[in-house]
Amino acid sequence: MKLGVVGLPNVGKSTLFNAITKAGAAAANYAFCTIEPNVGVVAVPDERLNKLAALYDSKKITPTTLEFVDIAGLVKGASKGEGLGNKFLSHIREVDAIVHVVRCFDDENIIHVDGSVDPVRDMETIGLELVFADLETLERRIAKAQSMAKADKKYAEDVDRLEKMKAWLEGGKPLRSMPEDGEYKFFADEAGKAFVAEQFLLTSKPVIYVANVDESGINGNAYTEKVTEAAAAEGAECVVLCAKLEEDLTELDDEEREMFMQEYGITESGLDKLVKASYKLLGLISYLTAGEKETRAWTIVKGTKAPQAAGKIHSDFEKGFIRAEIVDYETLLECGSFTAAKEKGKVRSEGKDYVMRENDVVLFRFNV
Ligand SMILES: Nc1nc2c(ncn2[C@@H]2O[C@H](COP(=O)(O)OP(=O)(O)OP(=O)(O)O)[C@@H](O)[C@H]2O)c(=O)[nH]1
Ligand SMILES: [Mg+2]
Repeated sequence: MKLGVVGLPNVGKSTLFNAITKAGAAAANYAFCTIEPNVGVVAVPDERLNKLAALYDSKKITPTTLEFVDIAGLVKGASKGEGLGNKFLSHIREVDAIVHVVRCFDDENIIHVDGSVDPVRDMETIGLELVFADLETLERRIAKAQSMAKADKKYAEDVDRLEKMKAWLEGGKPLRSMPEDGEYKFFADEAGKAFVAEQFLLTSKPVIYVANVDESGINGNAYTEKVTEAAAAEGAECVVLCAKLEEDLTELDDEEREMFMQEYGITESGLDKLVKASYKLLGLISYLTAGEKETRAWTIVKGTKAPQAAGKIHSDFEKGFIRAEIVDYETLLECGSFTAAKEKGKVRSEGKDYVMRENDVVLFRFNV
């Protein structure tokens, strides 16, 4: 899963991104694929993995990951070619969600492109730029769909839907807040939702706001209150963090980090909060596999059935799926081992229609 980082210039996007990249690089016990310089990978924090690995005496722990894409700051008029940002919008067309960073700290030495610190205004500025960018894309799509509709009537419905999406955007609002009734009724069913998603428009993606504060604002300040309120008004989450502090945190070992966080009165790093919020936003869960060789978490979308979940590990697991032996994580810990859990009748045998759950520790049986 991939998230795109947006925001005005100088709000701390790259600082946050660097923290992410460093945190990812620090989790050195899993192999990274080579990625472009503006794509960072972060491990999804998961307390279950250590406990499970201890139980199995695993040689290796592999957390699941999220990817973040850093782009240059957008300014007013970005969609019309102002600044550098519009060139980079294309880099986030295919992300699954947007992380919108807003500046919530005062610092005379760091220029604000619009002259003052006002996070809610900034949220609107960026929000509108994304709307404009989508409008431009839609206009091209409409023209194309119109010419296709001339040759084949089945495209007429596409034109109609695209026009409705355009009308909504023209009100200055993102597609993710498009209603599902009245003339927007098509958006209520699966096919309609899929149609909108397939357009890869920026404002149809779910969004998380990151209120970037300085050290003194780590537990919130007057700016973050406003951001949280504005985010809540559109049904979005807001994560308060200090990007600079997060970057420092990645350079400490576990013990030092613990002390550091205590000093600031925080129990969870901002990065961990962000990752968890992203997971929730995207409707993701992770199931677990464990053994002597490796204990590992696997990301799936909520509602995924056992064979498709198995396919995340290897396509042969999906093709040759027979059944899944599953024990709940908590139960497994209580029993002390998979064998003990089995003896107590706590290991379930699930078939191809089984919908995976968050705390499933799984052994897939397959045949190729
Ligand atoms: N005081 C303070 N400064 C910060 C904080 N976060 C970032 N900065 C500083 O703000 C400046 C801009 O940060 P960047 O992370 O480069 O901002 P950006 O959003 O990537 O900017 P562009 O790439 O130009 O769009 C840098 O000098 C950072 O050190 C913070 O929490 N507190
Ligand atoms: Mg930057």
